[in-house]
Amino acid sequence: PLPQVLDDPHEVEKSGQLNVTKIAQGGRKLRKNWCPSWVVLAGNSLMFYREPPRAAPSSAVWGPAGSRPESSVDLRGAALAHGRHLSSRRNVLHIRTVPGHEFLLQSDLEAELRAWHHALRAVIERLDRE
Ligand code: I3S
Repeated sequence: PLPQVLDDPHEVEKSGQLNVTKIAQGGRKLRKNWCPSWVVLAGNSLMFYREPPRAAPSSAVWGPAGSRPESSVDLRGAALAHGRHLSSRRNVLHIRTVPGHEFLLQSDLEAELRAWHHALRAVIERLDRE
């Protein structure tokens, strides 16, 4: 069954735990600060929550009940690439949004990072066609 998405017409494409660091804000380079984050891909947005949902996964794909994401980015026109040249960590993805916000996403689980790569690429390509 599809996840129940209460207030939003967009289906959740993927959600899960990743290590995340922002590396640029509006084109300006930032100092890395890797943190575990609950990441949700839905609609045209990638959302970052401090904590994973506590309730049943099927009803809490958005993150902790009632909470707003800590941050969120618009994926329209975003660029997605391997991040291996930007980190010594393994399994790293690099996302750059149109306003010049850049993030690295990382998982020790290679299959999990690959699944995120495919899901993000599919969403970005769909948005490119819209
Ligand atoms: O790309 P960098 O600057 O080599 O990234 C490393 C540093 O940001 C380091 O922090 P400080 O320079 O503030 O001590 C982090 O602890 C590392 O995790 C960063 O490198 P990795 O390769 O983990 O992305």
